[in-house]
Amino acid sequence: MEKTVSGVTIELVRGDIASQPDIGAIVNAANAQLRIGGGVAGAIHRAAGPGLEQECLPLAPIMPGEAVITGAHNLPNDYVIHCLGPVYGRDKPESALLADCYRNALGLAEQNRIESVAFPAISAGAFGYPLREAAEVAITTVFEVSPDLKHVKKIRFVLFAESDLEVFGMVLSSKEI
Ligand code: AR6
Repeated sequence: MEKTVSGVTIELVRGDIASQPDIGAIVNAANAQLRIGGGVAGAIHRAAGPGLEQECLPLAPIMPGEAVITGAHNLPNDYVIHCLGPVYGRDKPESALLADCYRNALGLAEQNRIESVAFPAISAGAFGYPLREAAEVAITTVFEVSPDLKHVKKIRFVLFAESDLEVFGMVLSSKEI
């Protein structure tokens, strides 16, 4: 499923964030120390190889809502943008911090003239953010930012589970362009 907002195509796919070879920058649902970890971070670091963690270490720690950019090492992309999402129930206000992740990641993409960015459902795994609420924040923020994007022309959400793809699909179809 896809929708175009102010010339930016927003796509939803089911898949693995570490296997998006046609995308300029993939986004990592990182931990504060920018270390390997599980979930998205584990998949990205395993595919990138140990050079990614070496590049990350001097940039850590990061705060909830913050984003930093590195090279992609052995991944098929040009960059990895690492975001620390809020831990649901701990880092508040959750929705503002989660929106900051998407906004700051897209800001870094613009600064680096990146044309396409793929996001996972940040915070919706180990950090416990309810998927439906996380999808609302993700899609609303991308709609808000899209008119200001000059370089980014494609934003892809990569969802791991079919049921997560359906929830993102419902939220995306409910939004007015
Ligand atoms: N590709 C796309 N989506 C994935 C993948 C993948 N390879 N693997 C998991 N997901 P999470 P968080 C989905 O836990 O909640 C890590 O250990 C997953 O089903 O990766 O921000 C870090 O080190 C869920 O919907 O990120 C941090 O400590 C979503 O991606 C912490 O977890 C996010 O799940 C970050 O937690």
